Amino acid sequence: MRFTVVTILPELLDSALAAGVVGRARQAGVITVDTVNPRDFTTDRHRTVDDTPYGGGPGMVMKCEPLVAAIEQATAGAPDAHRVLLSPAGAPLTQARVRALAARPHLVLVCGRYEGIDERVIETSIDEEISLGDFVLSGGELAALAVIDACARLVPGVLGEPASADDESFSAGLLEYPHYTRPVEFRGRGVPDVLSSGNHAAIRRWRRTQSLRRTARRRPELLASVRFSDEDRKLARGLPELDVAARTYVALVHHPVVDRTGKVVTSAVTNLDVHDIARSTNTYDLAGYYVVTPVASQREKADHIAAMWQEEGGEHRADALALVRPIASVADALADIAARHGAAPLVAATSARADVFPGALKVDSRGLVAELQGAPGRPLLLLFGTGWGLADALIPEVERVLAPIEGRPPWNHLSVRSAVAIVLDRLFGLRDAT
Ligand code: 9WO
Repeated sequence: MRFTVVTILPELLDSALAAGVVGRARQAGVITVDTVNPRDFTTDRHRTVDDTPYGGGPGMVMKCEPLVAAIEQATAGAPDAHRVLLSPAGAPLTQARVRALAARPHLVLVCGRYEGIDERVIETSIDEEISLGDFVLSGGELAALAVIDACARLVPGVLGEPASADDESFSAGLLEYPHYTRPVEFRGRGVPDVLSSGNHAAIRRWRRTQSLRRTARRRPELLASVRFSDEDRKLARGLPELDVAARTYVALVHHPVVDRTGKVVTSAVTNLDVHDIARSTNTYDLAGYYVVTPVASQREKADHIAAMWQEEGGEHRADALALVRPIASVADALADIAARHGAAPLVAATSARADVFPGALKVDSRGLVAELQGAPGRPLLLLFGTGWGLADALIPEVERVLAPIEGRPPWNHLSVRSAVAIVLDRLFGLRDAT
């Protein structure tokens, strides 16, 4: 594989490209790295590569002619060259992008300096813009080195023993498990016993569990793209970072709620709400669904609806409707959960309005999940209001209020069933799992 770096500071690259894995790969001839300096394509006495920006503003801009001439030199006689600009405005670099780049025979890595480069360089002479992340460097060179390093280690023959395809798929999308080597004790800290047990299946399970827990804690957005195997589901059981859904309950509150005038009322139980929210609750693997109404005949109605769907609905629908628990009040739901878990639930309200439950802490969905991950065994009760919403003054148990579900316009016409589905997806849904 061939790399050509277009830079006005080639000496910045030298030590990084001479040492370690990349240096050895260059010596072995498995990769080549050359540089082309735009300064060598200037025609004035001062070898000028920058100029003041049109429109004014601070700093200088890299001029078109020397930079484009350098890129053209780098690609001369190389029709397979792929021209990459390192820029914070580029697409974020991922291991998947690294694999795609490493499959190319020739990368031309273009490094800017000063405040930026003339946009017409990008329009005429760049195939792809890549960013290492949302931060600004003084130039693209350190980013180009990172790209070279990440690509080179995927080129056959660069690493001694390539990680097996099995290892790769095993850890795909997760953070690494913790590593240990001798001594067996360091500053009073030992090594987990299982690693010295010789039990390879147990070691594998321990490492997988550590990867899952760390990812859930540190990079939940990564975990949200990982579909669990049956073994993963087993490992996740009872782990505080991974079992929040399994200790979460939904309550659909029919009293106390307000009507459109703000008066406290009791709304009617509906077939659609009982049925659809039960299925949402089941889809995200929650522990239960309370249908809250002080009216005994309305609780019987909820029971009846759940029983009817369990008889007629097929296996999965029956599982879902088995989660339905009609109950007289929010306080009773709390007591029921506390009895089941031996701990009082954290109660989080949801509302279409931002100004309700003034005494509760406002949280977003990631914050709420993170809080429960840090509270092993503590259940979570999510309150959803019917009618015109929860009567906040009458539900003192509420400690958290979730940010409202909002589209761009200032009004909100979601049904409570839709709001439940969206909130559960934000809390527990997978994202583009492959
Ligand atoms: C800077 C910039 C800032 C905000 C939005 C877009 C931007 N593009 C550039 C840019 O292309 N800058 C050039 C390269 C010139 C100034 C220094 N450069 C640079 C590249 N700074 N930081 C990077 C970089 C590259 C890859 N990943 C992270 C940062």
